[in-house]
Amino acid sequence: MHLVHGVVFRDPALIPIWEKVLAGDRLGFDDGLTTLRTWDLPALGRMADHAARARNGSRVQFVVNRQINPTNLCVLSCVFCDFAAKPGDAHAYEQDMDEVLAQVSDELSEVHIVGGLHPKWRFDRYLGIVREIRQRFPRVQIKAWTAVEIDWFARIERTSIEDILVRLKEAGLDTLPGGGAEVFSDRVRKETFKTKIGRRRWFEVHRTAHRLGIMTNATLLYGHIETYGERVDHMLQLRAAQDARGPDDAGFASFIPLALQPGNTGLAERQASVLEDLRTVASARLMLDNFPHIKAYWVMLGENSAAMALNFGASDLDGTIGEEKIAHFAQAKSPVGLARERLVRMIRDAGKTPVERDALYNVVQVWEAA
Ligand code: V47
Repeated sequence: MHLVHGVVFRDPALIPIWEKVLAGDRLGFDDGLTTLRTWDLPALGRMADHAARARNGSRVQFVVNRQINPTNLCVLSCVFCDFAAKPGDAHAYEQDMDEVLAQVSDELSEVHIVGGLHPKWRFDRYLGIVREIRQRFPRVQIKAWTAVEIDWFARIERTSIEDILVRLKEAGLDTLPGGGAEVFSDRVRKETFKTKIGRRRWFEVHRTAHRLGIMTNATLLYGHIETYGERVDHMLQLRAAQDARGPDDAGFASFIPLALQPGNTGLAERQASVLEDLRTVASARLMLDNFPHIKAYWVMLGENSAAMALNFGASDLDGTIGEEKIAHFAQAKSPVGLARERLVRMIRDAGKTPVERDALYNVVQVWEAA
């Protein structure tokens, strides 16, 4: 056991990393591997929490939001996706405009819209969803369509990514979600998402968005066939892209490690363990020194892992998502209020200060810490 600047280490391999963190030196590929391999979770957590506090103090954010998925029909066949459907499938669905609008309310700060690459829908239909929501709910911010969809729109419209993003922005789009990145590895892509855009196009979409002043997020899908080296490499590519943005560009606001939900994908027997989740979140906080936030997406991590992740470097929980639907069924008087309270409690339980934010990371309300 070694006590080094306030942290007790059982795994001595972490000590040089702690020294780099304290000196403000960047971590490299091998450091990333060490953080993903270590069994010394308490020391790793202390290091990642130190990095999170250096950026965000004791604050952990969340947003009052709702996810809208207008269709699950999709021309792609990604091995890890249990959501997508083909025409004729029993679980295939598409929502019309009224059904989409019925899911929005003025109580929300953000709507998060993603869906499938519908074989028949034209770009105008997707654009119309953004425009209608903006017109009817001017105060609700819109986070919509991943890089995969933006690329698809450009192809079906035979135009550039820039043109698509400009038109979406004019219609009311505020920010882009980080999905579709999966793992920036040609090997993993070949085996699990062969027909989907690869890293070059994904980065092109995000770079173009940043140049147009549109902030975006980035994800990593882990817990399947990817190696630790591929996870670290994924983070290093994101760090380099964030470094390379121009002085007037928007950038990446948060990084979201997504734990694969094995379902019927056949890609993993069970979901990644809580240790794996915490190592991935902590590693991301330490490696991605130029990302404002690491998000613990509780919907996929589960509430227990997400709650623990708040002391392993995460400073954002994403949002209330569909929690208020559950509260509605329970006939709560204020379903949004209840969903909000639950996240506030989770953050306080972790000894952090709850901060409600909007989609553009402006502060809506700060609560007292526990
Ligand atoms: O790109 C697909 C992933 C992503 C599975 O930007 C799966 O704020 C787990 O991007 N198990 C979509 N994950 C979700 C997403 C997201 C979520 C929350 C916040 C934000 C944000 C973005 O979900 C896809 C894919 O990587 N995914 N199938 C699965 N079986």
